[in-house]
Amino acid sequence: MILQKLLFVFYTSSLFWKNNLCADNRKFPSDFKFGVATASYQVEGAWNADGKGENIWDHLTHSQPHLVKDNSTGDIACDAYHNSKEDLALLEDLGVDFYHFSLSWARILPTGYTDGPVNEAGVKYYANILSELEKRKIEAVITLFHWDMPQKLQDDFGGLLNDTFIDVFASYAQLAFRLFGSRVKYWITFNEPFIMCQHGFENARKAPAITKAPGIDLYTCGHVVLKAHAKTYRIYDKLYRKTQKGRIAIALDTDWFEPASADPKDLEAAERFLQFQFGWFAHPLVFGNYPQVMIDRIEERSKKEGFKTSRLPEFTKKEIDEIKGTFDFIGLNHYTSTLAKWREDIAIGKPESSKDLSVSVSKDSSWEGSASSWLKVVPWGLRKIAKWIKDTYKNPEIMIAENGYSDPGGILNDSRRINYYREYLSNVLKAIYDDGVNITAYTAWSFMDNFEWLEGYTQKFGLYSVNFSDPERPRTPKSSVNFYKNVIRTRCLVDRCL
Ligand code: GBH
Repeated sequence: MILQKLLFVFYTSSLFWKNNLCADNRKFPSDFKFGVATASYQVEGAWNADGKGENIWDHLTHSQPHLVKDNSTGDIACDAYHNSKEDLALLEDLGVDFYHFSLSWARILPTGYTDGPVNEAGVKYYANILSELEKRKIEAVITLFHWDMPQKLQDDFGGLLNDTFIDVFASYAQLAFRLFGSRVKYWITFNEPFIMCQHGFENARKAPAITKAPGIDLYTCGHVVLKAHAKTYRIYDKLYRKTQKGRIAIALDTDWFEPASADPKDLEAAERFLQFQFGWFAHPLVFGNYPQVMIDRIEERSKKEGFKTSRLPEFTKKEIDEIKGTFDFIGLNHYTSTLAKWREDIAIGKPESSKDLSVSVSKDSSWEGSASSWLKVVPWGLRKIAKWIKDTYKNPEIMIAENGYSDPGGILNDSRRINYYREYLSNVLKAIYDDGVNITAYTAWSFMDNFEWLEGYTQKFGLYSVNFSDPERPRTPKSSVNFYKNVIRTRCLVDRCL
């Protein structure tokens, strides 16, 4: 009897060992890359220094301060514009393989147009970062556009809602390739077009916060973004790839959508959400057009609402050929998971994108929370979304371009963040080794605490804490710095890897 019990304990603990610990004993591939990320408006500050032009976030935070939770702005933020020397030293100390940051378009081109003035101070700022990164053997991953549109482009032609944007963006991108491309191996055209379009033009959670035409403008925005992305990719391909030898992609955000039950309808609801969020952009890039479920549902509702054509714009045959295949890898920004439940179609009335989608969402009450209501800790969701992308889009190379955890700040011993990173990274290992997903890089969001959009400074994602009440904006490492440093150095999540 005792022997049996002992054997049983031995057997179950060995299973535990096998299923859990051993998985984490595996080393990340030797060419796997680790980095940290920031975005220009969230960290740079210096909003009107040295000739920088106004952008839509300067405009929004100045003209409608009540929209931001603590009435704050990114005017100074982490003052990264004046602190690059110190920040580069921190990056070197962390030992990252790459630094993922974005260019402030209006800092380089104050009006947004290449036929307007080029702001030499802005160019110098980025050129200096790039050469200093190079000295330290840290690669640069540059996002061309992380939501901070030059205000003049918004005023002149409505920014992302106008096809004029396509050429204007492509010229700006071309200038960036010319100025910086010899030192940049990874380019990302747009950060999270889903959020940019949905929040910018449907629910006013991001600049320009225009909500004149729900159910219409966001799809126009997505259409313009896809064409601008494709044009930029083609230019890089034709004129710069051979000499600069870089690679170019877009960064798409999505939760993992877990069916709320085993009911096939909930499975369909989860899949539909993935198609409406990730597929909206990934499907055109891989297959040339929007997901069929988006085309069908939006067209059907549009017709019933009395529109002559679908609110989802159509690509011409030429555009499809131009867009298809315009990615060298896929940038995945992933933070959390959501439960998806079937919802009966809502009666026809005013157009709204959530009615096109028609899925009920919730969070499982057992999931650990964070300082952000939307961000629950669901590490296995990363493995599932990675596998879904592999299976749905012909096994593309994936760079995890953002992943991270928020707390209210002031916590230097950030054990919950360490837990988050450890568990999510453990699922990256499982995705790579057990599911054969081609994930080649991982980016922690964020390098340092920063301006969290409409949440202001109330939610902190940084590995380094920033003292926002000190004019010097000193940075202090949290415990997660040590954790991440070790992961990068050892390529391993536990004390010793196999
Ligand atoms: C990233 O997006 C952004 O790229 C980055 O700039 C940002 O700092 C980071 O998230 C942390 O938030 O409560 O309705 O406003 C990640 C995807 C999608 C997460 C929108 C936050 C807000 C939901 N984001 N979501 S809402």
